[in-house]
Amino acid sequence: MTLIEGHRPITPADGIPVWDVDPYDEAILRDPHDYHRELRRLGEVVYIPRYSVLAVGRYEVTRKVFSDHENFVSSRGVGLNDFALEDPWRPPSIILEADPPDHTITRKVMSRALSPKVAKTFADLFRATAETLIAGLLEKGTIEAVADMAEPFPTTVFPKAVGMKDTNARYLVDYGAMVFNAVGPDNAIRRRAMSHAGEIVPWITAACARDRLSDGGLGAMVYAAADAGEISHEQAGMLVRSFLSAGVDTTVTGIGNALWCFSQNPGEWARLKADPSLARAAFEEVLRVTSPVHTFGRTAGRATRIAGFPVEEGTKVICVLGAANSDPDKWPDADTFRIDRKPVGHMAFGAGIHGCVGQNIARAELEAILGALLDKVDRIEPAGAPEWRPNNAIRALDRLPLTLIPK
Ligand code: OVM
Repeated sequence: MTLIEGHRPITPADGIPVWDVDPYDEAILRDPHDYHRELRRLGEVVYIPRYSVLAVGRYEVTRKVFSDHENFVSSRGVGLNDFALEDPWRPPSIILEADPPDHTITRKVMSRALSPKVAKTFADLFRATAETLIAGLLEKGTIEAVADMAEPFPTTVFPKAVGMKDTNARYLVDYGAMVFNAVGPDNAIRRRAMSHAGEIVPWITAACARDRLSDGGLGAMVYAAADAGEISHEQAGMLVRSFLSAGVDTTVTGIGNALWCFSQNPGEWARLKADPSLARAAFEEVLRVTSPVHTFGRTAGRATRIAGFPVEEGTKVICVLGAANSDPDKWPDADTFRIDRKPVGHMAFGAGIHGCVGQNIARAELEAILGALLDKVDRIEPAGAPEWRPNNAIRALDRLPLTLIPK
């Protein structure tokens, strides 16, 4: 049997709309709005023959599929490749690409390491780093915010939080690009990201070893769980790899997208300056409007249903989080960035047992950046056209020229 993008082709149930689209086309990845609208318009669930997958993008059904870990498993991969049929590009993540009961154990260890209490201990480091970075950028005036702020900040603070002894900002960003592009098809974007694998994967693996992690960091906490017998030492190394996989590209994207939102919506920046206590809510709205992780998938682990339609075992379902986060049936005036919206229930961190375990750290990083900007920056103005960087799972900027006008 021929596989399509590493999974078995399906025969969709009668009545499911068929849409001849490539969701991973570079033009769609750069500007997904029309694709999101059409996906929602077509129905609760849509069949995409190009990859022989189902897709969901309306808010309620996307939330339902994404959090239904009993019917829609993660252990067969959260991208197009079915790990039950084809070996993945790297040993599967023991948290992202795992189901209960295995997932329950690793999730507990990671939740403890990434708890709100632990995130708080990094607040001063994050804030001091943000202040230094932003003071330097104010000297420059006009910046390229991806290279000058969005990438340097997480690649500086996150290795410190993890306790990495060796660090390489380029490798961390490029590894993130591999991990997230890997969930898409074998297209040019994925192949380009993967072309760095030979150099980067061994470096990442080495960086996860216990002797490369200092005491007092997140990495050491995970190894302490191995000492306590909760997980094996090999699993501890794999969980450190999860920090490095999920913790860099996502927060780089969150910062870039936040700057984009404010530079495009100066009135919202003015409102935030007037009431800095809205910073957390503002970041949630950045997440809703830009959905840094735009698409992740699941696999039907058994015959089941979506919106009443039968779904065969082995069916890959792409969950278009960006479409759910801009569904006007859920979010009035969905395309408007409004910092006081308080978008409870947005899907940018996922939902259910796999919901982002690092979200407290992500919020702490953004709070530090926004807080330092609010202190020092009067206006954030576009200094050229923003350019998006197509990625099979991430909606991130490639270039964001800005002028920062000091207070
Ligand atoms: C991981 C991981 C976790 C979350 C996201 C992610 C695809 C990877 O455990 O490696 O990116």
